[in-house]
Amino acid sequence: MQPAYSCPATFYKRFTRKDGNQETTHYCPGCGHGHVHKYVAEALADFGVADRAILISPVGCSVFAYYYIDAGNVQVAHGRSPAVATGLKRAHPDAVVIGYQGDGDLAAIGGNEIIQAANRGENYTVFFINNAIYGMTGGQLAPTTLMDMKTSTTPAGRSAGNEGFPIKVCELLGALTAPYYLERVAIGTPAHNRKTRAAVRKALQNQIDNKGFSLVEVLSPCPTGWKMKPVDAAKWAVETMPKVFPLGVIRDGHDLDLGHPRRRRQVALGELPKVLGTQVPDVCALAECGTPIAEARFKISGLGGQGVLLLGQILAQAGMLAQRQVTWMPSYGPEMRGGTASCNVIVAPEEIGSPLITEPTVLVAMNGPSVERFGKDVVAGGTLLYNASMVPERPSLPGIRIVGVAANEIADSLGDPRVQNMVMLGAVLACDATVSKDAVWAALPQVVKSKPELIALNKRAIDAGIAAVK
Ligand SMILES: Cc1ncc(C[n+]2csc(CCOP(=O)(O)OP(=O)(O)O)c2C)c(N)n1
Ligand code: SF4
Repeated sequence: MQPAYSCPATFYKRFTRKDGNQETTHYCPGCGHGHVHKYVAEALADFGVADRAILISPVGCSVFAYYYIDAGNVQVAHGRSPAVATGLKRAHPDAVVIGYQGDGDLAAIGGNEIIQAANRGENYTVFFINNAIYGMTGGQLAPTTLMDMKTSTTPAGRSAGNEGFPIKVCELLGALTAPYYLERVAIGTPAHNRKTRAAVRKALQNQIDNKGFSLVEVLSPCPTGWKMKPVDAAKWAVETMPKVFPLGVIRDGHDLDLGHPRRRRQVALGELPKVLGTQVPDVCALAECGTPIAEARFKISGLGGQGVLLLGQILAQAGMLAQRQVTWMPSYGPEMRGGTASCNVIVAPEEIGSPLITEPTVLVAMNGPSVERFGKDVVAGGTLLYNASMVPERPSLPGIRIVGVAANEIADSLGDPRVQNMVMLGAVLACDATVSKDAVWAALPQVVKSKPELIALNKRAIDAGIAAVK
């Protein structure tokens, strides 16, 4: 005879996070999460796909989902599951990608992300646990909180004027064209639980069959957040909640061909320039002189409109053409002109851990505030290149090389004030041999992509910057 309950092979037998009684779970008695975990684990085992399944654990009470289900796991920031799922699925179309999200995670902070992923019909599976509340943080209002329901942030009950109406996620997504399967089920009685189990299996099977985006919304008891006994909470989940969130299938299939990406050829790092069409002869000056190239960290800072980001882009592109590892990370305010802007460029012989730069080896300061802000961070023995047109007094900073270049005046003398950034780029080339002039010459048309006469002007400005330092 079949046992009434058997533990799925993909369900860990012990909750190893606990030191003591590992036979238990971190969920409160009567919580719905455990049921759904079990159905997911069981389906993965039955379908034989656990080895290629990736479960995305959310922020919320189910943050430890990876302690229960023996599959690949990724832990994501609050609400970001759909973006991560998209990346995972597109990079690994054969993986079975599962987003597991609470109502705070999916409908509040991640509300837009799920709409966009559903609208693209991403071929992955979402289990959306709607317990009408933020369970983990102590029972605050969620987008799905029922009208008049008391929560820790709505002690007088949810009101339309203050908090709006409960968001019906399935119906909302049902207004989109691309989703393949949307169903709302509940946890609370054996009959409801069986339907939930069936929906979980169907949603996973859809993905395995490459059908498209499937989401199962589960009305799920939260006895702790609702301040109810488990038995009452189960009843409330299957009797009261469905009055607002009707159970049933909202969408079951379509015959659209969304052309879901198939597995792409994996490209080895060394092959990248060829595949991207950026291969040019090795133009790194240091490669020629045989000196092993050290990691160079360029920080370029100034006002929006001074061409700070473009300067960094050309450096980064030149580094790439010289077959170096490169990162380029801009940082700027919302203003198109006049706000502060900076960018970080790292050029290195080996893989770069982080694109952030705390201690630049070269700081290009296009204005006074940039010297003030970043000058003290330049690494001992590093270089500060400042725009002497904007910084009248030579900065005084010990232990570093300081070079002033009147970039604005030089640019004006060349007939175009906009090329002040190119003048400073020339100064960088004169002071730091990491990126060669040949590499910059090759990078220019790829980045600037403008008329030949402008490229020529940029080259004249770079040469003028080199001359200004020498
Ligand atoms: C960026 C960010 N904002 C806020 C939080 C705090 N926080 C943790 S869990 C949570 C709500 C989770 O609620 P829900 O998604 O409904 O899951 P449940 O706990 O009910 O299962 C919030 C707001 C956080 N961790 N990160
Ligand atoms: S607070 Fe609610 S959702 Fe969280 S574990 Fe407890 S019952 Fe489950």
